[in-house]
Amino acid sequence: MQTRVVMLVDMDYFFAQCEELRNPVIRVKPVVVCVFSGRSEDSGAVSTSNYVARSYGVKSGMPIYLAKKKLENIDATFLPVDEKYYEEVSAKVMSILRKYADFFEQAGIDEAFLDVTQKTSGQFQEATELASKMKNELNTQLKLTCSIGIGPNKLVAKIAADERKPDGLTLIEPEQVQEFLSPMNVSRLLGVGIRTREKMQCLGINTVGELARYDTQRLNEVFGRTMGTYFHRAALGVDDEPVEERSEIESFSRISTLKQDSRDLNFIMETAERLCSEIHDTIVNEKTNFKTIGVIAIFKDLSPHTRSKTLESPTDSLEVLKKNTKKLFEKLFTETEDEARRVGVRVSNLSKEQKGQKQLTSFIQKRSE
Ligand code: TTP
Ligand code: MG
Repeated sequence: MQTRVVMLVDMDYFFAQCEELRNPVIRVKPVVVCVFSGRSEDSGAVSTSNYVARSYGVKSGMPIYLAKKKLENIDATFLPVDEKYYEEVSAKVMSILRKYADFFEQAGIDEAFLDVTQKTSGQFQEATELASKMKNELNTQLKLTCSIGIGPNKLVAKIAADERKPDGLTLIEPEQVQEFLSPMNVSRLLGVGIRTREKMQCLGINTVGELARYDTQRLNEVFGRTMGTYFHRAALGVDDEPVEERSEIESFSRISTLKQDSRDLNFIMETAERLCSEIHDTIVNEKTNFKTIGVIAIFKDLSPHTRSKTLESPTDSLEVLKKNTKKLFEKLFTETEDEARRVGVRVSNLSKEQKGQKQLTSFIQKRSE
């Protein structure tokens, strides 16, 4: 297999940088973006802060009162999160980044993986040039900075991006991976939280290098085969996960055969509504929203016919799903002549982070363990 060239682009202090963008005078001061819980004036947690605030010890996940204490007698700006605005900035960022990739995967509101193997003919030095160009464009077009990690896979690229911030660019070529990862604490690996780290400590494993050398059989016994294998490979810097567009591959769909062949909308909607409800159960379970709705009708001659619609904004509403499914089938049967034998419904363009404060708070809790 050809060596891949993978980048991770992570925007610097993203929410706070967005705030600086629309009000540049605050740039020189500590800027703290907060999720206010509303219970009392200062209850809630810090979402993120600019690097000026960080130099005073402010951190993501910290209680707001503590951040205020760290910034006592200092002219600092505390602002509530405005996720809708950050989403808008994020969309502009992503459309610039996307142009530089052979394969593109948005990994969060402010980060994305880019597979640039073809664009760089597999040359890591060319990837550094490409990354500089990208940084430049983000700077001139949007006045935003980011940190970029380049490596042979997503795992290494991600850790490399964390290495130098803000406005960093870190290249780790395949032959440097071992040396780069070995001295790091195991907590730098994705999936190693506080508890796993403690368990590893008990086994005498502190660094990634120690984890890489540890007996794999024993790792499997302690963490289970799946995690054990993952930890071993991760410690060696091995990761085969492809960079892939998520919204396109992720979808939920149901299809069903009609009791009799038909092109009668009401009759078809009886089945389609059931399919919508089943899909809706799944999306509620997955705590996800969808933006695109698609329908399919397979005709008597087995030819498939599809129609789809993308909404203005993501939703998890069953009513919206049913209404649009009906409109799409109506369109489909107006534009065709035959009877359908099977019908299906699909939702795609899924997103998990569109619901504002509630999810943001749980995100913080998760992130700060
Ligand atoms: P991060 O990229 O982790 O953090 P950041 O962009 O603020 O800072 P860095 O320069 O270190 O990359 O997260 C992206 C956004 O997600 C961040 O701007 C705000 C939000 N977030 C939270 O709401 N809570 C958290 O605990 C973290 C870490 C981030
Ligand atoms: Mg960031």
